[in-house]
Amino acid sequence: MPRTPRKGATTANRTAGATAPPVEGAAFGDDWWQRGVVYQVYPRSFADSNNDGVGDLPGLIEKLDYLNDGTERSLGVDAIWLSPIHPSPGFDLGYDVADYDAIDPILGTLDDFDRLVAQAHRRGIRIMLDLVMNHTSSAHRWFEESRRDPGGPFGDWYLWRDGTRDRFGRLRRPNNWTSFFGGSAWTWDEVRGQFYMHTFLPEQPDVNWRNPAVRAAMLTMARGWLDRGVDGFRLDVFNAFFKHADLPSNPRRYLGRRPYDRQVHLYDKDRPELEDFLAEFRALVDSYPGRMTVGELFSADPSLAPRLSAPRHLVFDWDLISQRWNARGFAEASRRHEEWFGPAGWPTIALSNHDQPRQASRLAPAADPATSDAVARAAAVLSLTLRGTPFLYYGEEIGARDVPIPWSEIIDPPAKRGGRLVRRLVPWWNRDQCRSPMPWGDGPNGGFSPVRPWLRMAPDVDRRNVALQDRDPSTVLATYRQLIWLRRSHPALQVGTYRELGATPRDVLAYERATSDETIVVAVNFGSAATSFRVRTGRHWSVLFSTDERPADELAGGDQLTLGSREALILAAQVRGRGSAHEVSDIADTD
Ligand code: TEU
Repeated sequence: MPRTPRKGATTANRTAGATAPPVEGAAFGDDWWQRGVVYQVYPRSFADSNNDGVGDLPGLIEKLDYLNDGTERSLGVDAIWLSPIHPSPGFDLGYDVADYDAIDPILGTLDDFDRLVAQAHRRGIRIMLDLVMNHTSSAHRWFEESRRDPGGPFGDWYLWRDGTRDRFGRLRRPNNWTSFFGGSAWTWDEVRGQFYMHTFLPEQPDVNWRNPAVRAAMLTMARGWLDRGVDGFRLDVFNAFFKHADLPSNPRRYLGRRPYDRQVHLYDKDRPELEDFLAEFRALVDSYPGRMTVGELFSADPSLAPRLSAPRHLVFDWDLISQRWNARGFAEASRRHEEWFGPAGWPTIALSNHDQPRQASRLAPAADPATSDAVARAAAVLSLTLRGTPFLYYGEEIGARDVPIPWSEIIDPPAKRGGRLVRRLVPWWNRDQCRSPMPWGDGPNGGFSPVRPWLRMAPDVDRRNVALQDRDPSTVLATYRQLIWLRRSHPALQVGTYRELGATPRDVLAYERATSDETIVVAVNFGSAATSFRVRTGRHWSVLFSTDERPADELAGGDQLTLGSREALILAAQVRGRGSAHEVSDIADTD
C-alpha cells in the first residue's frame, strides 16, 4: 500500500537537494490576486541587513529566495504586502506617513525599493504597498503648510473646525467624535487656532477627502508607485476616508468597552461618497494590467465587505480573524462568507495581521509548544484551503506566538497612552506582541541582528526559528511549504466552489472545494481526541496531505474516516469520469 511519508516528509524529500528544479508554471498571471497567496511583511521586523536592530529592504531582498525561489524548498508565496515603508516619525510605526513618495531611511532607499521590485518580479513575487490615505503624519509637509497658512494652497487639506463655546464661554470641541486610539478625535492646534480631526493619534490628522486637490494628490502618488512597478495596494482604513460634510455628532450607545465603541459611527465613516472614490481609484489601478487592491474595512460590520469588493479589489472583513478554535465558529464564519459574498464574490482569508494576536496564541492560548504547533498546522490548512485569497502574516509559518512585552518596553502608541490606570480603564491589546522580529536561526537574537533589536525577540528563539524548522519535515514551516505548493497545483483549492459537508462530529469541519474537473475534501478535527465518522462511500480517494501520518489511499473502498487529534486532512477524489463530484458530496453523510 502506498503511504504518504511522515508529516511533511514529501516536501522534504523532494526538495532536499540544492538542485531541485523550478516548478513549471509556478507563477500565476494576472489572476494572482485570486489564485495566489499573499505574505505580509512588517518591514522593521523581517530581516536586518545593516545590523542596526531594525529590519530593512535589503534584508528583505536577501530573504526573497526563502519566500519563493520557484522550488518547493521555499515557502512559495506569490506576493508580499509591505506594511508602510515611507518616512514616518513613527508615532504609529509607519502608519503616520510624512512623505508618500519616499522610503523611510531606516528601511532603505528608493534604489533598494527598485531592486526589491525587480528581484521579486524575477521570482514571480508581486509587491504590494500599504497606502495610508485616511490620514498623514502631523509632520507631513501638507499638514505643516495647512496649519501655518489657512488661506494657502493646503489650508483645506485637513478637517479643521472652530470650536464652539458653552454657556460659560468655555471652548468646546466641534462634535463628540472619539479617536479609535482613545480620547477625543479633535485636537486644538495653537498655530492655526483651530481644532483638527484625527481618527487615530493626534499625530495622525485625517485629510479632507472632499477636497479635489487632496484626491488628485493621492491619485498622483498612487500612479507614481504603479509606474515604479508596484503590483497592488492595501488601503488602510479605506472606509473612514469620507466623513459627513457637516460633521454632526454621532449618536451614543451604551454598550462597548472603549469610548470609541460607545458611539454609533454614523458620520465619521462608511459614507456613501466612498464608492465614487473607489470607482476612480480602481479605474486607475485597473489601467495597469495585473494590479489589485485590498481595502481594510475598519471597525465596521463585516457584511459590508462584499458590497465594497470587486474583481481584483478585495476587502478584509474581520470575521475569521476573531474566531476561537472550534469547528462551529469556523464553519459559521465560512458560511457567512458564502452568504455575504455569494458564489461570484471573492473573500479574503486572514487569520492574523500586525494588529491582531498571533494565530497560535489566539487559537491555542496557554498551550504547550506541541499543542500550539498542532493547532498552527491545522490552522494553516484552513487558511490555505478555505475559499478566498489567503493573507499570511510573517512568522505564522513557523508557528510564532505573541511575545509578552514588559510595560517599560511597550512601543505601540495606543497601548502606551495614558499610563497604567487609563490602560486598565481603556483596554488596548498591545500590538507589539505580534510584531516581534523574525528569528532566522543561530546567532544572537535568533539570528535577526547582532545588536539589540528594536523590539523584544520571542523568548523561545533558540527552539523556534526558521533554520531549525527548515531541517525538520514535521514542523509548521514544512506544513506551510507543502500546503502552498499543493495549492498551486490544485485549481479546486484556489478557485473551486465551497460547500460545507454535513453530519460530521461536533469537533470536525469538513468541506468540499470543487471545479468541474476536480473535487477536494478538507476535514479538520479541532478536538484533541481522535474522532471517526462513517462515510457513505466506497469511492477512490487519495490523501493529498495530512498533518498526521497516513496511507495515501486509505479510503479506497473504506467507509470509516478517523481523524487524529487536531488532524487536518486533504483528500482528492480520484477522477473516474463525471459524477465524482456528486459522489464526494456524500463523504460526510452518516447513514
Ligand atoms: O488599522 C485600523 C485599526 O485600527 C484596526 O485594524 C485595529 O487595529 C484593530 O481593529 C484592533 O483591534 C490600521 C492599521 O492596520 C494599524 O496598524 C494602524 O494603527 C491604523 O490603521 C492607523 O493607521
